[in-house]
Amino acid sequence: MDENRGGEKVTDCVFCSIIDKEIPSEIIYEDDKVIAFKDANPQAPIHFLVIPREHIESLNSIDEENLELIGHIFYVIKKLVKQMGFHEEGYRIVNNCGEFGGQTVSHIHFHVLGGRKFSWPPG
Ligand code: DGP
Repeated sequence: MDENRGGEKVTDCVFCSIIDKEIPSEIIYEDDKVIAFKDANPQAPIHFLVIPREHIESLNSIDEENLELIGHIFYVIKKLVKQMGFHEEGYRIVNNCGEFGGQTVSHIHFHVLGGRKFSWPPG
């Protein structure tokens, strides 16, 4: 059980299981608030997810208590893309929220995609 979770583990949540290392994943960064790991179904040469240890379902569930956490997530993303060397060429951050937004895992996560040029609008 993750001691930094900051909330209850949700037993049927695949990302909570990744946090607890019950499901293997390629973790590229972790601290007391967040972890980042490679997406199992990459949509770009670089594709990883950044998630809070605390189980928060989606952007719809955040409140004022989570503002620092959300800021921290974006700061971690900025540091990782710089360390990985693709910050200057550009990249995309995606948050899918809810069914129409394309969210399939109900534990808030931010996709970080890089290594190719992206188009707009998204599908
Ligand atoms: P979304 O559609 O925004 O909810 O994205 C969920 C992403 O999570 C999707 O790109 C695939 C990824 N994913 C789902 N299950 C696993 C898993 O067990 N391991 C890893 N590494 N990624 C997963």
